[in-house]
Amino acid sequence: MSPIMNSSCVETLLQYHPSQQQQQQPKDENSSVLFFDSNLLQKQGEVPKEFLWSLGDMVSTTQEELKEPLIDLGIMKNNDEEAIAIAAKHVREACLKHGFFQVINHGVDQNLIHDAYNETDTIFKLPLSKKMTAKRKPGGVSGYSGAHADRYSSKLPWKETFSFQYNYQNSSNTQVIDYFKSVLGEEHQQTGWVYEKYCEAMKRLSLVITELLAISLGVDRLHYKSFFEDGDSIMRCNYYPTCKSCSLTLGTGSHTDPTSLTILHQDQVGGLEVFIDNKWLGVRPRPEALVINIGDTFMALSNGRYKSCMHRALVNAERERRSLVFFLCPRKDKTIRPPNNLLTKKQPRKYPDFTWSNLFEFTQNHYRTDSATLQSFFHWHCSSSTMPSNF
Ligand SMILES: O=C(O)CCC(=O)C(=O)O
Repeated sequence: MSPIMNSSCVETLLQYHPSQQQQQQPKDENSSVLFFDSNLLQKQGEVPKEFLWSLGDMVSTTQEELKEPLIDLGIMKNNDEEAIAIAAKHVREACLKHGFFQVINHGVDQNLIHDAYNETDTIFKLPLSKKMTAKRKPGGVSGYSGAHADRYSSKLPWKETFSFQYNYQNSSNTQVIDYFKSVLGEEHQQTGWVYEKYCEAMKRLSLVITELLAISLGVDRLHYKSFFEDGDSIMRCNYYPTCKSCSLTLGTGSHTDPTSLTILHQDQVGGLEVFIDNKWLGVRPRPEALVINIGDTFMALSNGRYKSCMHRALVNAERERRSLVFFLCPRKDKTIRPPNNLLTKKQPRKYPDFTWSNLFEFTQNHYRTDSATLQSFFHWHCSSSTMPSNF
């Protein structure tokens, strides 16, 4: 995050076209672009107005923690039927209520997680001019973004992100390595290699979790696994600099994930919160665990049974924070439709057919994700007339 300029004055940290004051609408891609420098910004006592959130957004945490189940995934490897049935029951209860649980014994090497954080540090410590060579393109998902200031003018998140796409083909994939080399240069081959391995591990794990979700929903165990096998997933590294007035801003604003399933590792600082029963509850950082949550697309695939729950990330005055997030997504052109045995007289079809490509396009170009993304998407999609008349 940084202006391409050298001043310590808050006013000069931000440059934008004064006519842009939209709250939720993405910026027009021809409008002037705002850059900011986290190094300079985190030294300021004052939070620039572009980073201020409303009182409603800032409703404070209750200091209570979410009591999400901690699922031992070793049972899936051992195929322990009895233990799987118990785990599926816990997953079902959590997903019917809020869609969050954590997994341990997930099979992802702790050294790989450690290396992925090291590479995150490497990326975000690069000079701004270098990070800008990998700047996310309008409408795209891959690349560097400072506070999403290229997309929005207000309620900016106090963070930098680096995202890229991942679609597993085989174990000799080099797509992530190639991506890093192409945007940051040959010297970033190692970073690409670590994330290639990390994404491979995430994809493998996500398919195991889809089996558990299928069992918990009472559908064919392999139903979702085969649906997601050839998917186009997204990986995002989040870096939240310290903020002296952290009660005035957010690292990630409240939203539900439009994607299908999220696998998140957070460092030990804490700050991830989930909105349940009108309260913000903290998700305890557990170094050995991964946080799983249901996204909007999986909510649709479960015919609305499993919840895609609103969450956000706070920033910290003393400690910078990092998180690694893998978003499982289907192949772009696949139709999102729940399995037949989730459609009953009592629970008829809740959402019309759509493709991940349609929803993705909506969130990239037309809508800033919040708690109403899916409903707004159907509205928009119906009015833009391409929605199939299957509902
Ligand atoms: O960093 C976190 O804990 C949450 C990140 C998140 O929700 C996101 O990147 O969509």
